[in-house]
Amino acid sequence: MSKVLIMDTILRDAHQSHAATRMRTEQMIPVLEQLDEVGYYSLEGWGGATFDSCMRFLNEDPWDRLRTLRKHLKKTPIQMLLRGQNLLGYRNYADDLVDKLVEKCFENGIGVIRVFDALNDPRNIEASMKAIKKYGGQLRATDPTRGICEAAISYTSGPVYTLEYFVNLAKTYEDMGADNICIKDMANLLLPFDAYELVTALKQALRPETKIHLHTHNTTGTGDMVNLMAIKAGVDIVDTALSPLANGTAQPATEPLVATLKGTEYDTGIELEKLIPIANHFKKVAAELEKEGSLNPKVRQVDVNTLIYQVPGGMLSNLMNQLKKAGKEDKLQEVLAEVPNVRKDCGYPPLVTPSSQIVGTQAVMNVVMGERYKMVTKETRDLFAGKYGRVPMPLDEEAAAKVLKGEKRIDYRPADDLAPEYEKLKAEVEAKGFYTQEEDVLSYASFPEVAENFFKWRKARDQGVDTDLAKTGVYPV
Ligand SMILES: [Mn+2]
Repeated sequence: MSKVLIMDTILRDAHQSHAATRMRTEQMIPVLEQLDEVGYYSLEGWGGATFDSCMRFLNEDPWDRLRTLRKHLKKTPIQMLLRGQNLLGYRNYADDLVDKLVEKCFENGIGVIRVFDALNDPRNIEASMKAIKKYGGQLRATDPTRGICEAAISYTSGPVYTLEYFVNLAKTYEDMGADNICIKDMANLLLPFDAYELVTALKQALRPETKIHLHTHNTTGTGDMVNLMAIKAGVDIVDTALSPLANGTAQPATEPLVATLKGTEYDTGIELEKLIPIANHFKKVAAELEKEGSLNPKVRQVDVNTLIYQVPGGMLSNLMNQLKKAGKEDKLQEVLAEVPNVRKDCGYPPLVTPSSQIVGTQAVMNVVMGERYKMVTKETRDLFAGKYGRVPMPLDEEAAAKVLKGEKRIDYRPADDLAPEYEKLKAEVEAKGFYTQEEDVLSYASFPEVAENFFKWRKARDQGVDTDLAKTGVYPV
C-alpha cells in the first residue's frame, strides 16, 4: 500500500493565490475542528505573505493566528513556508534571528517547516535547517508527526535546470538533514511526464525514509495531471486545496483527487463526505472575499501564458495589480515578454518570492520607463551583486555593468556579513513602547513599518483611549 498523503493549502496558499492572502482568522475558525478530523498529512497555514497580510490589512497578530490554529488543530500538523535566510521577509537576516524565529514558530504551534531558497543556494538554508533540526528535534522527541524539516527545491525551467541538477540539489538537502524533500513548482511549470521522471529519479536517489512532497499549482491547467503522474511515480505527499479556492493560480482541488484515488493502491484514506461541509463553508468565505474585492475571478481561469512566460500565479496577479494601479493594464503582454529577458540577465534565478518580485518589478520598470535598466531598484542591484546568494548561471555582463555601476560583487554566503541583530531590534521595539512578547521583535524584524502601524493599532485597542491616536481618528479606541 503506497497511501498518498495530502497537505491542504486552504488556509495559506489557496487564498494567497486567489484572494491576495486576505482570509481572516475568524473565517477559518468555524471549520478548524472539522479540518482536523479529515486525516491530512498537514494543513498549510502560515508563511511570509500571511504574516504580512495579517498585520498590514487585517489588524491581526500573525502569532495570535498561529496560536489559534494550533488550539483547534489538535491532530493535524500546521505547515509553514520559510524563505531560508530571508525568513518571512525580503532581506537576509542574521543567524541569531533565524534561530529565534524558528524556535518561536515551533513554540507557537508549527509542526512542519518547508524551507527553500529562491536561488536554490544551499548556503541560504543552512542556518534555518540547523535551527529546524535543533528545535524540531526537541518537538519530535515527544511527537513524531511534528518538528519536521522539509527542504524545498524551487522548481523552474531554463538551461541549467536538468534532472541531474534537481537530483543533486535534493541529495545535498537530504545530507543537510531534510526529512522531506519538496518539489516546489510554484508556477505550475512542471509538466505531467516531467513530474513522473523527476519523482522517479528522486525516489531512486534518496533514502527510502525521505518523503517526497510535491507542491504545484493549476495555473496552466496541468496541476491535476502533474499530481497524478507524480503519484504514479511514487510521490508521498501532494498539495491540494479545497474546491472553493482551488484551481487557477491556486492548487488543484482536493475533492477530485480524493475521489480519483479512492479504492486504488494510492487511496488517501480521506472520506469525501467529510470534505463537503467544510467546502460549503469556504464557498461562503470565497463569496465574501469576492464581494469585498479581494478575490479576482480572473485568477481561476486556465492561463497557458504561464508556460511561455514562466510567471508564478502570485506574481502574475501582482503584475496585474501593479499595472492596474498605474493605469497601464494594456502593458501586461509587454511586461510578460520582458520578464524572461530580465531573468536571463541576472543569471536565470528560479522565479519565486523574492526573486519573482525583483524580476517582475524590474520588468515593469523597464517597460514603463521605455528603456531597460534606466531605473533600477535596490533589490535588482543586490541580486546582481550576489547579495541574495549564488545565481545558477553567469550574469549578462552588459546588463550587470548598467545595473551595478561599479558596485562590488560578493561570492560568499551573504549572511556572513551580518552581525547578530535580535537584541538590537528588541531594544528598538522596547524603546518605541510596543514590546509585549518576544514575537513582536520578529514581527518588527520582518516588516518594520507594517509591524509598527499594527503595534500602534494594537496599543490603542488594548489601552482604550490614547489621546494622540484618538486625535488622528485612524485607530479604534
Ligand atoms: Mn505555491
